Amino acid sequence: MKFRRLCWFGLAGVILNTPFVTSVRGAEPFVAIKDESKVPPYSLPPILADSTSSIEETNLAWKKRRLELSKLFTEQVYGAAPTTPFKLTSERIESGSCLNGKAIRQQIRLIIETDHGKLPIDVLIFRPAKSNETVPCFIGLNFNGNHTVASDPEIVVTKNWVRNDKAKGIENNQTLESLRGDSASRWPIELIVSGGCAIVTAYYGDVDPDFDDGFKNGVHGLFPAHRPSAEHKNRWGTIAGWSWGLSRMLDCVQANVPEIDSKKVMVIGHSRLGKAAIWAGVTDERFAGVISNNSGCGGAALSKRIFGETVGRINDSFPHWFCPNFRQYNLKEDELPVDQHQLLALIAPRALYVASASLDSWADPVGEFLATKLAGDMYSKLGLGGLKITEFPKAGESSIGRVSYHLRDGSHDVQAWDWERYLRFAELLP
Ligand code: GTR
Repeated sequence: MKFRRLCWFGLAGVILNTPFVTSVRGAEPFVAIKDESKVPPYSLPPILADSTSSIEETNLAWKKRRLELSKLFTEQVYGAAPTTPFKLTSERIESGSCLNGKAIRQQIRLIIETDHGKLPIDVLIFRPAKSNETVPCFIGLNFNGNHTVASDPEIVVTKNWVRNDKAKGIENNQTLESLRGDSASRWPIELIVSGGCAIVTAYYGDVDPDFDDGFKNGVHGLFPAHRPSAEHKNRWGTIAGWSWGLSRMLDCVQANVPEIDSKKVMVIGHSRLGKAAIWAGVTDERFAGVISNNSGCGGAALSKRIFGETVGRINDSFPHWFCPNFRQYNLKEDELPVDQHQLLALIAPRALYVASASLDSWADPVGEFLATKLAGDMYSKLGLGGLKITEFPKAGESSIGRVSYHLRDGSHDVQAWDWERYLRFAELLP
């Protein structure tokens, strides 16, 4: 699809730009484009190349195309997860009533084991205390440890690596007891359980610590014969590792929490964890819905649209996130055989929600919107509802359906405003 066709979205003027000059982009220190009028022209690969005349024919063609696209994203972007066996066991840590009797909190230690070791992941669950029926559920990883999600003193404090943070007093990569509830604004548990849903989270560093160690620790350590390397450039990076962890959390829910409706589980993530949530949704079709909160580059934002963070920049800053093959597209996004509108379409027929924030230019809200709109067009072709809006919305507007999008007024974050809408999305799950 030529970029010109995207002008319907009210982004007139974008096409009248200076041509894309790779050498200039390569030679200078990276400066993100944050001005629409400076976005170089680009063209996008089609989601479905074949022309079909009926919904039945489209569904048939899509079945084949979906496999092709999934393979391309696996080989060129996120990397393949191992397929060798592993053992999964769970141990009860504790459970109790909380939020003045409104919710039940449960902690389960999930242990993933291979011949090369054991990886414990502490899974924290909050669910409505009173419900006559099984409830829908959100599953998502957290950035700072389960104890930062809520201030309950029973929540186990991780001893794993955490990012140093002077402002929070974190040194030597060890978190602090005093940070209980520190990320609570991102996890409005009372709102979620009052909305009739459960929330399941685990610390992302339990699954795979977020630094470049040559793929030795975390999930990669369980499968040493499957590490990415110069010979194996298509193997899983850390994002694919987090996604794999999200699937194990779903295994844990299915095995241990009958109060959760396993047909109504949505995978959710913010920022880098939004990238992981999308990939989990693509690779694990048990997820009934996927919510990407400000996932940006390598998530919901188009890669070929050069705005904010770029493929070259993300691979330089985070060499462990994607598979080594992805690096060949640094400064050469035009050569990428895929783009993120196709990735989002791979969620179909399941529900998809992409959320941006108006001040989050690094994550390219317009690029996230365009990808969602184009994926929504594929949903429509399949006879499902697409995105209901055609123009980039104003800050504070949302469109909620099988394919949803909103633009929160504000910066890179997850807030109650976002969650209020995710709860409405959950109500619409088929
Ligand atoms: C940034 C990164 C983004 C996004 C963000 C986050 O540094 O460039 O791609 O993932 O971190 O995860 O908060």
